[in-house]
Amino acid sequence: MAKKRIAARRIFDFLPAFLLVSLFVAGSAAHAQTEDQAWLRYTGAHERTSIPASVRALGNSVLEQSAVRELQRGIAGTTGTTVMAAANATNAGEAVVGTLDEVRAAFPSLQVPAHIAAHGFWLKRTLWHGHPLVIVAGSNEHGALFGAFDLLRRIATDADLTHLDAIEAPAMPIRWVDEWDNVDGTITRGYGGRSIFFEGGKVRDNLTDVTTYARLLASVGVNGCNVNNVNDAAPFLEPGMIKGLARIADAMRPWGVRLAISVDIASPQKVGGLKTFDPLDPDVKAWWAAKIDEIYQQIPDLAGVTVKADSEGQPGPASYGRSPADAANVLASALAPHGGVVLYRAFVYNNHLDYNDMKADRARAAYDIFQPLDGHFAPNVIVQIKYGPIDFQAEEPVSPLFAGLHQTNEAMELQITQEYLGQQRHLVYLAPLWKEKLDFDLRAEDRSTPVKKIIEGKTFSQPLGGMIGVSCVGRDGWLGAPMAMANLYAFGRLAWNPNLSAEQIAAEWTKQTIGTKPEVVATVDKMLMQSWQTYVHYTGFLGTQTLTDITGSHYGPNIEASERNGWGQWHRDDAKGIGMDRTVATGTGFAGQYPPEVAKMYESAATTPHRQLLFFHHLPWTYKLHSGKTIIQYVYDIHYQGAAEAAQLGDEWATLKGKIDPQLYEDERARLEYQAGHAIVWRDAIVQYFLKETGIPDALGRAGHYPGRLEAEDARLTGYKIVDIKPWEDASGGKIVVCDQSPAQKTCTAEWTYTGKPGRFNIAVQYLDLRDGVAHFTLGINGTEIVSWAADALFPSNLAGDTSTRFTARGPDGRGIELKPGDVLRVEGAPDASDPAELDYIQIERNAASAAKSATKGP
Ligand code: GCV
Repeated sequence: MAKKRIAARRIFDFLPAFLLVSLFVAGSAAHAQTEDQAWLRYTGAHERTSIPASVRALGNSVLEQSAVRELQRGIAGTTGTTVMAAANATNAGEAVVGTLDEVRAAFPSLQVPAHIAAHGFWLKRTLWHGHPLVIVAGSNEHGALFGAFDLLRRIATDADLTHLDAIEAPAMPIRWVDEWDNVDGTITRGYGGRSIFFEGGKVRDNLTDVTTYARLLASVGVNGCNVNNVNDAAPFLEPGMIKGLARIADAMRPWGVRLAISVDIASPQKVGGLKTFDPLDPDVKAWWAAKIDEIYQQIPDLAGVTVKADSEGQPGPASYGRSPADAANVLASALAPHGGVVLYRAFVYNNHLDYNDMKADRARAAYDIFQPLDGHFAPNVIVQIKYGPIDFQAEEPVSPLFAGLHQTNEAMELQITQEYLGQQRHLVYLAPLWKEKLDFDLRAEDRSTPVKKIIEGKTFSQPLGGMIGVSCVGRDGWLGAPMAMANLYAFGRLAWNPNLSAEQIAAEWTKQTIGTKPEVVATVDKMLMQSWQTYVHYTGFLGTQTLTDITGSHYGPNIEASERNGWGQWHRDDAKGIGMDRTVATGTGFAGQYPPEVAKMYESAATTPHRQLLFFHHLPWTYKLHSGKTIIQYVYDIHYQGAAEAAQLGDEWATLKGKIDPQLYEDERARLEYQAGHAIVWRDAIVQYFLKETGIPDALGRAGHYPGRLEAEDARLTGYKIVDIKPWEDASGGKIVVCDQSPAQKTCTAEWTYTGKPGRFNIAVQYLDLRDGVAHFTLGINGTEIVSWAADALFPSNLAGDTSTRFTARGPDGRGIELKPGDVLRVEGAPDASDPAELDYIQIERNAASAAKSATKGP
């Protein structure tokens, strides 16, 4: 039986009010895909005096029409005024949308800026014949549309418009999102439901979501969308599919978002039936030229193509001894006559590395392969470089390749979808991470060369450059989690202007999405800003990268999954030490790929920034950090800190109760509760793993000691049997109990006798919630059932760390459950299908509300 998407069936027997509450603890949230989701809500009472109630397009372009409609809708929504779309000038003040030339023609005596860079705009509030005039003028019609959205953002964030006079232009020309959608409607690394573009091997009939998505993208300045996965792209060049792609392009065009597609470099063979796909073969070149012509006949404004080749099983030019430049340039010459570009991904590496070779290093691959090709790429090729040398890790240094290409266009690729960062089940605002990479000064040629300037094309005077955000939106609320939409928003804003701060973007998003009250903005922004490092604090440390299951789901803890295989995401831990030696002196030499000043910093452990220490150095567990703490003690401390910080996120959110939309409040509350529980799974996995490996105790006595924890394997069991779990660190003590599903066995029970102090406590039940089947659990005390719930979440796999989930009972009034010595606690599990109601432990813990109450009682 397939599980329900919404975990809404927890039954609080004594809390009937909660019966109606939908809990979105896992899986994708089943939000309807509505027009106004995300930040374009246009609600609230904002200043209305500065904005006239009539809007007029000065030209006829589709984009100007879109801008006018958006202004009508946005001004009406945010100010409560009815806004007219006028064909002619009115006598009572108006807002106009047009190009600079159109504005000059319409208002000849106005001082109009002489020039604004491509896709830029001018916003001006002035008086014309005594009436207010608001001008939205683009350097072209795209700029006019972006300007309209910018004006609406200013209104929705309560900016002062009285003296509005602003010029803006995008920092970089390529501002694309990449979707990893497959032709069957699935989305690789997508956590928001099925594809908005494809289903059942073809383009969907209804593309309404695509148009809405394009509108969202345009509102933050995104100008391109690559709609298909970089893997297995050949079917997208079949003639029938090109027709469908043209419909997608049509759906996005009114919002100025151009279609791009991923292509399989072996298409001449796979689709064209040629004997070869050697990029230097004349027939192959001719095939590409003809195929690209065919596409442009149907999609005249195709933005370009993206290529993943010689990577993770995808075919590539290496099969013929050719280079990435050979492959990229063949496509480039086919695209050049049409104005299209090639985004060639530098994510090329050998995933069959030898773990025993201490010089082998996946981090080196992009630079080793692409740097020697600098200057060999055609002018319409852009090398698309992941921000770090490995793969979208929560912590990794910036890729040195950005500084290695001086005669090549470059774009930075980042992930909006949270593949390695909690998959939208964990709150992680990514702008601070991206900002750190964008602002990083690589010191190429011993001068200031921040990454953002390189990808803008400014540092090395390149004509093209940009940012690509792998987005993977789907049909269930786009990214599947309302707060994750801050990342889509932030991507667009940073691609437009990488100098914006993460805080500023968070505040903009919060005001437009959640509320403008200062306490709401302050709380949400604080939560967003702390969330990335909170996630880092419980999932890895000092640059080891996320210690997840790297060969599968990339979600829960699985420390050994990265080791002893060919994928090269190694951290090389053993009883003595941990870390990859990437120094030039004794390691893989990766540190030497950076320009000298940065290379020097990374070469020494003493000068390597703490957060990347083990990315560059193999060090003993007893190595002392600058704080004086040993690495192993840091591991214990930071994971306890991280789990506490995750719980803190929930506490902060709780202060918003009654101040924000109740549905959003409850949705996020449930998510944060889940996150806090999963942070404990992470904490305990990492801490117990390294405690066992090093044998070095935690100076604070926490690791390996869990006061109040009653293990399932120590309970009096009926029907349950004890099993070892893999990986062992994902369950407390490495063991869980599994209900024997022989036909007669409907339920299984685990019982413990409480021996602690009397008082009121929370009782947390740690269980595993497998993908298929909906097991049910009941918690009872002295034979009375107090709460029951369904294990009906959808986690990415059946691995213990992915599915380990916590249900916390807090008593009828939230002040804890009364316990006294001798009470019998009982968990009953009812298996379903292949979910055997697996149980790890129960934890009797302090109830904050009752502790606070007794603290205020006084003597
Ligand atoms: C589309 C990571 C992901 C893959 C992805 C790859 C890439 O390895 O796990 O799913 O493939 O990156 O960026 O090409």
